[in-house]
Amino acid sequence: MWSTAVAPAVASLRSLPLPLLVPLAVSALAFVVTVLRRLLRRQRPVYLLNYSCHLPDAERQVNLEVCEYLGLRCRRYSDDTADFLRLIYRKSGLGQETYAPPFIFSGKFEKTLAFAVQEAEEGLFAAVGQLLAKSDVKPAEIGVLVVACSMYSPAPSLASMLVRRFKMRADVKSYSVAGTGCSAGTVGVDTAARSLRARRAKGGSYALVVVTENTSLNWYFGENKHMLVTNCIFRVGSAAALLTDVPARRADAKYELVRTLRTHHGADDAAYNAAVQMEDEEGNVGVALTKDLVRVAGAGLRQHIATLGPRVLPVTEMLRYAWRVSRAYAAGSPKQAAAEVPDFQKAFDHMCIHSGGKAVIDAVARLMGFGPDVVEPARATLHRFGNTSSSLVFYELAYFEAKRRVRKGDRLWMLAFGTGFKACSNVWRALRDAAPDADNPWNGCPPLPGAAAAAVKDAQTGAGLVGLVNS
Ligand SMILES: *[C@@H]1O[C@H](CO)[C@@H](O)[C@H](O)[C@H]1NC(C)=O
Ligand SMILES: *[C@@H]1O[C@H](CO)[C@@H](O)[C@H](O)[C@H]1NC(C)=O
Ligand SMILES: CC(=O)N[C@H]1CO[C@H](CO)[C@@H](O)[C@@H]1O
Repeated sequence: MWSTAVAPAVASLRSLPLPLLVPLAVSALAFVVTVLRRLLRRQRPVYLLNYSCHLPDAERQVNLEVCEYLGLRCRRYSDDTADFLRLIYRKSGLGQETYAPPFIFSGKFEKTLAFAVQEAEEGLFAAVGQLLAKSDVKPAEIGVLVVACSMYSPAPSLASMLVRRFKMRADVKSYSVAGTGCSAGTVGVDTAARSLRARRAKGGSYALVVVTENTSLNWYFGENKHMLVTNCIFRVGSAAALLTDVPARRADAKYELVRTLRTHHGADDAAYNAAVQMEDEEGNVGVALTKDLVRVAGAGLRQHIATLGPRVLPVTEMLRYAWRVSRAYAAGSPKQAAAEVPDFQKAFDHMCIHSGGKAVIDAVARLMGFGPDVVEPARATLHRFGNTSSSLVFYELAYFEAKRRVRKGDRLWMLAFGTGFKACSNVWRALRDAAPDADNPWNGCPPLPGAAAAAVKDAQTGAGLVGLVNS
């Protein structure tokens, strides 16, 4: 009986061409898996209670002229190198208001640990102090502490500095995330949420995520062009976020963490070597960005969204995607079929794309088919704050809030890339309409004097940052 009903259906399916059948079967399977997963796994919700981004003192602000003056005062760069630095700066997408690290102003061009500690303390303590005060959480209530800082890992750790300063509990679980490049912030959120869920503390607990970077010791004094780029775009910034699984705090929270995803592409040599810390011929340490960075970011992103897509996209968009792919196959262009990507704007209302460099933003926009308006926040953040590394995504989140774009129920995607090469996503759902907070770092910013517009124009002329290094 059953077989008589099914046989014609199977027969008609068989008659479909294979290129049509495969995407169809894949999306059907993805749909079933998604439904099953949702049914089987009711995790304890984790909320983002509040966060804060450190806004350095106005006197730390630098424009091109100040940068030039301060940077060349050390007399370590040749005229050639100085010209190159100027060129990169002009093309970098950075504006005239970014914040430089304290040691640049000191006149002593030594990379000392004392300066690094000063920088770390200033940023960290300020951000954390502010956050705890406004969220009404005492340091003693914090059960999990995650400090994400890619390049600077002193002993005792930054986490220990925080535990000491804020007198946290003896049984606090602390994690230090290092070496992950700009993805450290999103990885930190993932780590904190997992730790909270694993602990299952009675009545819930709090996790503090602190994201910063050590720019002082990152400064590169050599002449290798691959390694000079980071000097021009590295800037000071740090952020702190408070996550909780206390059910009662849902009423106070800003966002709920819907899902996280980390993918690691380090098994591929090109991906591993795209951005590495190394010494040049003279022994100066710096981070070298290779011409492969943009291509690697693209390939990594492709794999990343292949995993993320079925978990976040509505079924209709998956089907539409399957249709587009099969149509391209049918038209005899497998290349076109491979270049198709689902429309992630169907899954998310807002996107905080890691804006470590203009070339990376351009690559993401091209690959995902995002228009200028979707990547505008990424460009604006790069323009205003520079590459502050892992904390950038929080400055971008603040941008959406400052512009009151977030509405209750909106879905928001944070996407960051890191050395390794890895990609990490955090997906949030807004629990309330955004209102500009008193300490939003974008407060008082003039309404971007055509910054985004200029950046878009530059992007169209194709003046990519990494492209320049190799020309
Ligand atoms: C931004 O800064 C980080 C270091 O924190 C570096 O690893 C990354 O390569 C930079 N991004 C770009 C595109 O230069
Ligand atoms: C987050 O902090 C700001 C202060 O910066 C405060 O005005 C706001 O009410 C807080 N939001 C929530 C949801 O607690
Ligand atoms: C002491 C220490 O490890 N400091 C690090 C701060 O960041 C720079 C950038 O990589 C490192 O070179 C330093 O080693």
